[in-house]
Amino acid sequence: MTLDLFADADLQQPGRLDSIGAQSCVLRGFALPWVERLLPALAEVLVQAPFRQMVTPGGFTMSASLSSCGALGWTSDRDGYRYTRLDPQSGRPWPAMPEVFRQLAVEAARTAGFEHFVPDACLINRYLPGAKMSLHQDRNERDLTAPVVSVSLGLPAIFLFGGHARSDRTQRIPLLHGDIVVWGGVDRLRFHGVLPIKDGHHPQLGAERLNFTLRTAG
Ligand code: MD3
Ligand code: FE
Repeated sequence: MTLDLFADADLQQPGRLDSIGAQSCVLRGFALPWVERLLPALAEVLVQAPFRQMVTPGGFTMSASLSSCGALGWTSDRDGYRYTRLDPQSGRPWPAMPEVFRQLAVEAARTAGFEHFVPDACLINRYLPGAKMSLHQDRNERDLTAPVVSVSLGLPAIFLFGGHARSDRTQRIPLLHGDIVVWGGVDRLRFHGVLPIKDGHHPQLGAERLNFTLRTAG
């Protein structure tokens, strides 16, 4: 029993690198020293491109709200999923990617073994309690050899990490405020999702979870 408790506490230790696949890992607490600079940059992005709920090609409204920054932003509607240069809601280019987002992602990618990461898109997901993300693959990016870097802030989540077929069994990986996950190479097309977020309160973010995913899309 004592050993199990230790294992749990250990899992959340900042600075720890947990391998979750052949070419994927969680960098525990990697973003913590950056949060103070990430949040104001995020607020500026959201003034220009507020969170909105999108509809899937199948006609379902996603429970997470989304925004984007960078040269390309991600959109879903009845016609499908795609990256666009303009925010369809404003008709203007997506807000520029804040330098602090780019720097953090490049440092995380390098720490995970991916040199020369050049993100051109950052998708920002907001989950209120109860919101989830169903199992899916991310395959709209042109260069699938580039990794994806994801930064989790606020309420904890349980990330589902599956295989290359939708029906493959999934591992459940807890993601906490400040954790970064890097996926690449052979793991890049694995199915993944997020279980419904539990109600709670985070001291800095309140009752929400934010996830930024930085990608090379174009
Ligand atoms: C694994 N977001 O935005 S982060 C997504 O927590 C997405 O908001 C989830 O899935 C979230 O597409 C999970 C992770 C993520 C993003 C891209 C991946 C995991 C990935 C691409 C390939 C493999
Ligand atoms: Fe995804």
